[in-house]
Amino acid sequence: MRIAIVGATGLVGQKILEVLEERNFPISELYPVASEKSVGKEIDFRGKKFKVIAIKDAINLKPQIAIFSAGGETSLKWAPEFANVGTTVVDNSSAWRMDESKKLIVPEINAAELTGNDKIIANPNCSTIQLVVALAPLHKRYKIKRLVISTYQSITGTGIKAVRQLEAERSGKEVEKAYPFEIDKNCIPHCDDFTENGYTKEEMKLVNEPRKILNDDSIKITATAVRVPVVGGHSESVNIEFEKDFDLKEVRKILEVTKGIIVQDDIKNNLYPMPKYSHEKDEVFVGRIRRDFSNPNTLQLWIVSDNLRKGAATNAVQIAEFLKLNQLI
Ligand code: 2RA
Repeated sequence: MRIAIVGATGLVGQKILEVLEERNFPISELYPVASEKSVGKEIDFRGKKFKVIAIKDAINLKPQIAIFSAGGETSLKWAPEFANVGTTVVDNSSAWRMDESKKLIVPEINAAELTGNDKIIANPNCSTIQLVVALAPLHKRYKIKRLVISTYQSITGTGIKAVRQLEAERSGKEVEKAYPFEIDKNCIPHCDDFTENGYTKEEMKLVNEPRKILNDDSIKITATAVRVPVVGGHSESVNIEFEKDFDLKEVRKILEVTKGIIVQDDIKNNLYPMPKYSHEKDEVFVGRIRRDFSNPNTLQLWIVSDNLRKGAATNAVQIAEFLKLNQLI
């Protein structure tokens, strides 16, 4: 398989390469792509050195698949160029997610929707992926009426500059800052830009993307997305009002048997998901499973997952694996 990784030198791009290697994805030719200033840089993959190339050169090499993690502008401009030469694009940016002609895919939930005609496939936002992996089986059984989501998002979601600022704050070094205030010992209620309605783009992704993936626009959703100084993954407190009542034991059983989920829920032994322990793992960890006694048919969950892996790289590679397995590329 000839594969291009667009954004190969970024945090997610590096994680995509790591996951491709770990999962032994069949690659005959690897084309690492990054900005002009990175062309010629070398990246390591499977014990070999590969030179970063310009995006136009990668297009001319006609890869069968291109996994993008290079921001919305690059995706909007270049994904169609790849598609025009027959490449299938899996895009991690928000550029195509809500485009009606594009599919928004979490393989465990809706990969079956994919066909060979899908040449630009959107990878959902990290905080969406872990949410819907946990909620999809419950929605199928009890039908979700309303979600109230609070997230506690890893600093890695902001990018390498913010990670370096946090490290520098802790070591007393001076670096170029991603935030004009301290990140450490702080909680920042601001992930991505603010929109006209007072919500951030990150919060609106949590409002819009689950409805598309679960194929149900009736679900009412509100969200608050907060940045916290951890690196292991995103955490989410989710209040779920269902149309139907539920049995708590059945909820737990449904989660326990769902592919990609690990239930960690034994409060007597302090067992609950924490980003410190989800780091570098691909599963979605669910705990603090309890009924919300303040409202009928309402469940409270705590959901944690590594945002760079299942939240981005692993989900994208799983889409590529599905495409290959089903001969769609
Ligand atoms: C964030 N979800 O965490 C986004 C991904 N960059 O900010």
